[in-house]
Amino acid sequence: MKIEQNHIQETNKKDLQSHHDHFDFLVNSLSKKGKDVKNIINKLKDFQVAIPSWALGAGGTRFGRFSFYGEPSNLEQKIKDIGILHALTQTAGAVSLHIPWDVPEDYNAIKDLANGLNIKFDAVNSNTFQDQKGAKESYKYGSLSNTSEAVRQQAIQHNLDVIKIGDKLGSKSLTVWLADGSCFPGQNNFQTALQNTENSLKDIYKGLPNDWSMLIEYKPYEPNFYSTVIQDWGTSFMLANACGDKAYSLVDLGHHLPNSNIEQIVSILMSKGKLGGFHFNDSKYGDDDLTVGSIKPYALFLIFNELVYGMQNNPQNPDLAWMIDASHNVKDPLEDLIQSLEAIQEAYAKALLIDQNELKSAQLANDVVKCQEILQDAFRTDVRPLLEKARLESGGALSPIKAYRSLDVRNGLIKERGKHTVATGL
Ligand code: RM4
Ligand code: MN
Ligand code: MN
Repeated sequence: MKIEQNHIQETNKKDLQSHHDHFDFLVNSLSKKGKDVKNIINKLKDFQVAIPSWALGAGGTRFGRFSFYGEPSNLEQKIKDIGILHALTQTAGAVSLHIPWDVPEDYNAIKDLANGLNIKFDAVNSNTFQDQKGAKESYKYGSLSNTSEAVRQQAIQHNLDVIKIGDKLGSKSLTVWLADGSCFPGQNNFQTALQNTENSLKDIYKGLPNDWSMLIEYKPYEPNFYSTVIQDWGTSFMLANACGDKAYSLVDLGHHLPNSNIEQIVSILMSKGKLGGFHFNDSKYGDDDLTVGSIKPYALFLIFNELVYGMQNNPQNPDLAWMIDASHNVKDPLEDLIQSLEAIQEAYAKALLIDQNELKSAQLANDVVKCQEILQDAFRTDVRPLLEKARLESGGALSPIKAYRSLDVRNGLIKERGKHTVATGL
């Protein structure tokens, strides 16, 4: 199933007039405030978020998994699904592969397919949190941190293999997320575990091509219950520094304890030129749970404010690898990803509305109330017409969800692939 331009134009027709009305009204009021609307729209058009190859099937919990039917059962179908997302939203122009869940069989064919759909290969993700079929060593007690040299070597080699796979596809970064940690007090020596991890990461780093970067995730909990080796941004930052210039920290929204000030973490990492990647999701309890923006849209906006500030003021920080990292068991995964993309663009657009100079003056004057007013004025602005305009100018759908439903995409996929297909992933 491929969505053609004329399908999208057709579905746009109905809502075009109301879009124009809302857009004109908004531009009028923003222009009066001195905002450069065109610039914001261009920034929105440029902002592309990678879709992880594991998010296209329904997610599960340890109690069960409910299929959404018509799920992609191979990498080719997954890329086609991303093609649908990208055609509708014009924001999903990249895929992030998880290895070994999605190792390409025919590299040229996969590259051609992605190319034809305008999809790039973003960061490749290694997986040393599960044992793979036929593997000699087990990751039950950790991978890069393991007390056994043989296990560590196997995990290092896996990461080097992942780099090779990514290199053939045009990826430029490796994301490392470790499940390593311990379940009970006394199980691990914290210092040895961290030192082993640092040494292993350095070995992987040695195999990194010159124009690549290594992105190190942190997470305070799960799947281990007592301790995690790379538990927080400080540990990730320390490891990135120990590895070298091409190693960075990666912030995943779901990888924080309640009430963590994520926007401050983002800001500090960017000021040190060490924020390399960003994973979007939202959560009430845990990780990867919910659609980004569905629970804490204001927090997302505050984070984007720091991201925008950093992108404008921290030339020492590289371009970020953006990825959605969420999976659910009750929503159509494609609809969920569309909602995620919309929430991301919305928070970004609102952050772009903030007048950083005005904010700075208010900060210098210690005008706390004004500072809050500036932020909240941007947050309260309904920027959806700007998102619509950006999509329209790029050939996307005015309302991607509406278009997805009116084109009956899921049923089309079920017809093509059958009902009981299962995607690789968690
Ligand atoms: C982890 C982490 C990684 C993701 C895996 C599936 O919690 O966020 O980025 O690849 O989940
Ligand atoms: Mn992640
Ligand atoms: Mn995660």
